[in-house]
Amino acid sequence: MGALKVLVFFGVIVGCLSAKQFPENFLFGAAGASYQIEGGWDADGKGLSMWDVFAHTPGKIKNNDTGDVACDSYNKYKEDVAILKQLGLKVYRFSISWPRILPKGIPTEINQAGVDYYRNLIKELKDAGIEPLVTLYHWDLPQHLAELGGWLNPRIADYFGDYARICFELFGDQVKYWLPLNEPGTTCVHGYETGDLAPGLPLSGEGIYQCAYVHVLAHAKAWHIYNDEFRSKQGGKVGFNNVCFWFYPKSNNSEDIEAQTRAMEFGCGLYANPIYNGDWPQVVIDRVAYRSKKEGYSFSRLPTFTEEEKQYINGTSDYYGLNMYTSYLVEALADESFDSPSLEQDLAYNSTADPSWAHSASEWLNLDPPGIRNVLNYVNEKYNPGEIVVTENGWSDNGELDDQGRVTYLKGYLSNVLDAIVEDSINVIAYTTWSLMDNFEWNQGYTQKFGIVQVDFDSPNRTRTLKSSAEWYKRVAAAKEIVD
Ligand code: PNW
Repeated sequence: MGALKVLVFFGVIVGCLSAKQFPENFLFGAAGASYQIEGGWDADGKGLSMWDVFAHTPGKIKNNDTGDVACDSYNKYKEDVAILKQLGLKVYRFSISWPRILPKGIPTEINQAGVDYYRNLIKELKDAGIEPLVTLYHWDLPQHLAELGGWLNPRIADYFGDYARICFELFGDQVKYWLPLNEPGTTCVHGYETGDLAPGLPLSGEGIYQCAYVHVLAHAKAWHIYNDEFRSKQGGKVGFNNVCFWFYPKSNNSEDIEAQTRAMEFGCGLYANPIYNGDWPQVVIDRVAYRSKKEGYSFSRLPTFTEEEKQYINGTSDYYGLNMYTSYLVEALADESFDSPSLEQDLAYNSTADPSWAHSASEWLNLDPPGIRNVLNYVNEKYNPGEIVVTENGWSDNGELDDQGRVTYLKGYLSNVLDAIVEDSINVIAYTTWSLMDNFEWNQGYTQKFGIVQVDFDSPNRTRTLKSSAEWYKRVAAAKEIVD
């Protein structure tokens, strides 16, 4: 071997051995949401949210658990920040409780104690060198607005605009990353189609589309307000948050491949396409119109955007906030009946898990790490979002401290995020795992644990203890590479 060949040979070996690195300025962090962690449900002038009301209704939540106290982060936020700092995390995604700031959701009364709480939290984060990434709305709609029709009433978009403006005014000097809404898809399916989450309205085949329509308008309104009134002085970014799971066709036949398209477009596309491309996905428009007609309607159950609305909603996102957890296989189903409208029949597929995938403690969550790389590529190609933040990704178990299942999950998904960055040149700038702490998991109460930090819900102190996954994640954040 000549000297040059030897050099090249060793160069290749070293190149293969040195692990892939996350970009130097990549931000590792963790996430949570107001109703799931804060408690203080009626403290210091906070108004009622629809989740307070839903959780206080017997039979809605496992064990009739509530978020009344949750992790008590309303009182223990300094401890939360200290943990983030100890783990070397650089971004914290949290949400503002709308009724903690505006007890009735309307701008007539601002609750100063609520304002102080979030100003203090943000200051604590900044002092620890942690970037706040703030969700304005993570499902705790003021009950007053829920009674006015909630996400079925298009005027909620105007109320949301007023609330967003107040938050930009109050906190925008300190906050550079905003997400107006969390997962409109989950609210619209579970709140207004099946009814197993608040506000609990099983309006099959209809509620979901009206809810999607109002969410899109509300998101766009918040973006425009920021763009017109705050961007030049505050210089932050307002992203669109959406959950996108990955769907594989169960076979290569054209029916199953079409079912895959429907799954992606009714799931991810229904909410993202209006924001990035100015209208619903064509597949959804055609499918709901077809079925509505057969069902005897003179109009489509999917609301139509006016030309003015299309202009208004198009391009209203500065980065994509992706929530991603799981994958499914889909198999097409034939249209059977037209006697009762439903999302299920609009979708016309069966979804299952591949038998080789491990299953989390949550029924819907499977381990398929390449799914996240597929979704990142899908989102990047379809929406060209510029920057992407993975705003949620995580695993549920029964709360064990040595949570090797979560370590396996995070290792697999983060490796695929890294491949998407390095191999596919996708601009993922940050990752906030769901979740920092075990918390109130909606209608599952405290039975599903997603935290990298354990919370003892039996102790009045709500004692926090690091799990194995937190120790592992700390090393990843420090090394900026996937470690064992
Ligand atoms: C997200 N599903 O919700 C939410 O943004 C979080 O508040 C929540 O804690 C987290 O994921 C874990 O569940 C989802 O049934 C809830 O497919 C349910 C589903 C998806 C997302």
